[in-house]
Amino acid sequence: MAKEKILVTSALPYVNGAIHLGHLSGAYLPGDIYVRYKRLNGDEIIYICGSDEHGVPITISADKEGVSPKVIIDRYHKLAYETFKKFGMSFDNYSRTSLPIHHETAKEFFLEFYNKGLLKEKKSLQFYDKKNNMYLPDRYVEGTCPNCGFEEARSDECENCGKLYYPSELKNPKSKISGEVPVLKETSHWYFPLGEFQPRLEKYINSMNEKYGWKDNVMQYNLSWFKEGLKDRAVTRDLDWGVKMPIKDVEGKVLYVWFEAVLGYISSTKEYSEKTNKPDLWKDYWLDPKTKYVAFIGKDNIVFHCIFFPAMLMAWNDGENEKYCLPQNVPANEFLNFEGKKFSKSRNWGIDGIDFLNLFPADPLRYALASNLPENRDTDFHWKEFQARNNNELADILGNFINRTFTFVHKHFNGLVPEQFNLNKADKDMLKLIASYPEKIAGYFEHFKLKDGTNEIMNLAREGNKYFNDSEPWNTIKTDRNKCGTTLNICLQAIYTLAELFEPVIPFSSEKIFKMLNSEPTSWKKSGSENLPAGHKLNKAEILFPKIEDKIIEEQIAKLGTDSSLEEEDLISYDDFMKTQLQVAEVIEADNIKKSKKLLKLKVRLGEGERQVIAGIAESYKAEDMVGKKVIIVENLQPAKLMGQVSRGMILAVENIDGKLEVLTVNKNVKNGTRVT
Ligand code: B3M
Ligand code: ZN
Repeated sequence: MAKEKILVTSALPYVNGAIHLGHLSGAYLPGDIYVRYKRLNGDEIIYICGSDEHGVPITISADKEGVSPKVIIDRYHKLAYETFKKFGMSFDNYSRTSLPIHHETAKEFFLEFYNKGLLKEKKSLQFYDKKNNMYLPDRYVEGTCPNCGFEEARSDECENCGKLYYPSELKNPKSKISGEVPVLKETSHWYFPLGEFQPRLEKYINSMNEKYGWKDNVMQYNLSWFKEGLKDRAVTRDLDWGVKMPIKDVEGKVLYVWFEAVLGYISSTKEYSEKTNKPDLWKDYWLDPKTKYVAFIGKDNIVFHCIFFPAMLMAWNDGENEKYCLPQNVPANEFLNFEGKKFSKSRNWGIDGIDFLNLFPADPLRYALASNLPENRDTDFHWKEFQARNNNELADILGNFINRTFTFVHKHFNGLVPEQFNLNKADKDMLKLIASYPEKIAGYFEHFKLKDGTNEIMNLAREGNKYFNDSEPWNTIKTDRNKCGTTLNICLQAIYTLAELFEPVIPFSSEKIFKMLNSEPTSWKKSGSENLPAGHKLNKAEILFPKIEDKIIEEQIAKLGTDSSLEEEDLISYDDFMKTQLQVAEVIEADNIKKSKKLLKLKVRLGEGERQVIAGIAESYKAEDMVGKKVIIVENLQPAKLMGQVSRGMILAVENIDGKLEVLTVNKNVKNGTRVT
């Protein structure tokens, strides 16, 4: 494949608190795996990130502690930097949005739009806290979502259903500062005409999806936004903390954090240019239409990266200006939960990255997270699973394969790579398998299937152990030394391949393995060739993955907030539950949907009528296998449109340990339409 020029960004974290495992598995580890893979592949690549230091999350943290926002950002920027370093993030640059270079970049964009007459000044009603004499930013107001009834919705956006609305539409508003009911007061803001960009945005996203295959979850979010219709978005806020509005006579207003934060990717690249004394470097990436720009984020940031940011870049590119490249792919992840529940600092549920990394090395964590990434749906971190991934996979499969091979070679072959003689079928098959791996894993990584790719690399170590066992070097060393040497040679070639393919996932261990092999990585493509010549001297082996004892894990589990502290907030009432109508439905027709690998179109029969349901199960079931099954559907779900098809209801399914979905079914003797109670 031709070499690519790639610009990769990971979401700029708000530095209002510590980075936790959920953040790491959402936008950071995936970006890092992808970038490391691409570097080994020989692509020209730059990896950009930085701290998002403005916005209300920061001012809320500052208010809570009674300190200035600057104290908060300095503290948590440093912590984020350390966490990422310990975790092995290989950013080329990690910047901060409080730097002058960022403020200038953001102001430049704002002024360009303002001077062009693109921004419209509009008066609107904004929540105002009379007790504290201040306008309340979105997150300082809490109320009930007008769309889904979620009770902790913000003033203009619901975290639960993702809907954006006007503050006047929020029900039961309450100021988070004073606890009082805020009043709506007039203020004036500048609006970006996002709605006008909708046709171009749809065209852009559809063409990117066609060419580069965007993830289904990302497309679904985008489609729902388009369906709703894009509205103008205010790009200023009544706040002191942030990028000041670059217009005379406007006081007490800053640029909306999302307007400037996405531009932080550009300013961070500019900063990198300055630092490295290559003034044009940032232009080489951002202003070259050949650049492949990939933005790694969590699902709550999709609209800003797929819609808002591209619209801003389009608006800029419309002028006589130099042209910025738009994201070519936005492989957003769903969320990682912790032991079945959302991470929550206040309820002591979860663990911060830095605390974790002070207890354990980075690689077991990277591996455990990578093999369970929330790529298609939310996943869970469990302490016991972490222990099992380390002990049963890294130590018992990968570590063991490496260790037994090294022990043998040092003991019987003086630490030199033995020669190969007369390959038998098993030897040839193993070499073929090794040779096939780089391309196989590239197939996963190219398409952001980092979880499957990771799990597949471990399969090569499994095959290595099997080959070792079947070849019985402990016998052949006594009966046929050449045969034994051949086996070990091939095992060492496999270890080399594993060290390279695993580099993106467990870089610290990969480095150690290469040191043990007394060698270095080659290009990704060549990593499946026989890279260690006979006679090559190996270094001493070291223990790569010490086992983690039960006691250590149990201590961590014991530290978590007690369940009762969680219950009150998390439990729903009986009435809430009864709102969900679960019914038995029989699948009477099932078809694939063109262009979708994930979705099946089902016709189901309920008590009375029939209806169409679109289910994301095509990777686990063939269409014909679904016909005749009696499944459970959520009967009273609002209709949704998926890939142009209307879905009325949702089918219940669970994920099994192989990552496949299993649809919940009942026996034939249950009538269609029976309510599940
Ligand atoms: N700071 C949100 C977050 O940390 C936001 C991302 C900005 S990306 C430009 O989730
Ligand atoms: Zn909602």
